[in-house]
Formats: sequence, C-alpha cells, structure tokens
Amino acid sequence: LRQKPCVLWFTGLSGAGKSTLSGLVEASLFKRGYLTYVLDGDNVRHGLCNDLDFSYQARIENIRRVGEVSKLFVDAGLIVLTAFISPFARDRALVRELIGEDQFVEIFVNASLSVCEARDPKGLYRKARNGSLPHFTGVDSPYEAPQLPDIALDTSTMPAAECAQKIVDYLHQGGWL
Ligand code: GGZ
Repeated sequence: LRQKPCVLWFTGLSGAGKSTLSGLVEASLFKRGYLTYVLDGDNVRHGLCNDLDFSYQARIENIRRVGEVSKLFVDAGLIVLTAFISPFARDRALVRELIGEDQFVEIFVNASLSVCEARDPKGLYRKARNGSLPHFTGVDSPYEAPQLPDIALDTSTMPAAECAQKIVDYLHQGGWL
C-alpha cells in the first residue's frame, strides 16, 4: 500500500470538531491499511507539554513542539493528524515551513463561536464566561482563522462523516493515498 507521508493539521475553536474529524479520518485510513497517528491535547498536553499552560507564550511553544514531533513522525513515514486549536497564524505558517509545503495540509474546522459555545461539551465556555477559566480561546484569547486553508469544513452545516469523507477524497485527489 503506497502512502505519501504528510501532516493533516486541524485548526479551529474548542468544540469545533477537530478531535471528532481527525478521529474519523484516522479510522478510515487505518481501516484501509495506512499508517497513521493522531496527536491531540490528550496525548501531548498530558505528557510532552505538561509544563505548558494556555498563556500566549505557552501556546506558541505547544504548537512548536507538536510541529517538531509531527516532523519526526513524517520522517518515519506516517500520515500524522494533529488536533490543536493552534490559534496563531504565524505558528501554523512556521510548522508549514518546517514540514514542507507539499506535505502539510491545513484543515480549517470552521464552526462559529456561537455554535461552539452552544455545544459546550465540557462546559468550558460556561466557565470562561463566568470568569473561572481565564484566557479561553474565542472568549478572552484570540483565534486567527486561516485565510487560505487547504481545506475548510463547516461542521455546523455538514455531518461529521461527510466532512471526514471530504478530507479522504482530498488526499486521494492530491496523491497522498
Ligand atoms: C482554550 C483550553 C483552555 C483555554 C483548557 N483555551 O475543547 P477541549 O478543551 O477538549 O480542547 C481545548 C484544549 C486546547 O488545547 P490546545 O493544545 O489545542 O490549545 S492551543 O493550540 O491553543 O495550544 C480545551 C482545553 O484544552 N482548554 N483551557 N484557556 N482551550
């Protein structure tokens, strides 16, 4: 089975659907025999980045490390899926440069703040609004939406399975699979 290693870089607000979509895409690729790995807050922020909080500087460092680890996994031949808010355009551009233009796919998981806030699966927006969770992205910490993402998906209007299929189609068309 031929695969061209790459990084599928999901970016979007908390609750936009990054983890859901990266999980669905990974399951679909894995089922067909491709070698994949998902990096997300659960396996990175609790280990490699457990010294980092959500300050401006710490988010920059978080994304830098995720970029470097992604590069190692790409060197190992994997299709890497990353699911981090990655709120700053500059940091995403730096990772794109590090990985290389032709192996980096930026996926904007686009759902409006009001939609994400209505979902609020972990109650974090509510905490942010009542002041018990400061520097929350979209509330009192910025999110810079990608201006020219490789793929943009509106998860408020399209079912997750369909969004995931669009990503897989994109990879086929671009020769990654
Ligand atoms: C944003 C926060 C915060 C603050 C905790 N701001 O929806 P979740 O819960 O499961 O995913 C969010 C996750 C964001 O971590 P990232 O590593 O993706 O962020 S970044 O790329 O900006 O470094 C959210 C939870 O952590 N969380 N506090 N203040 N999200």
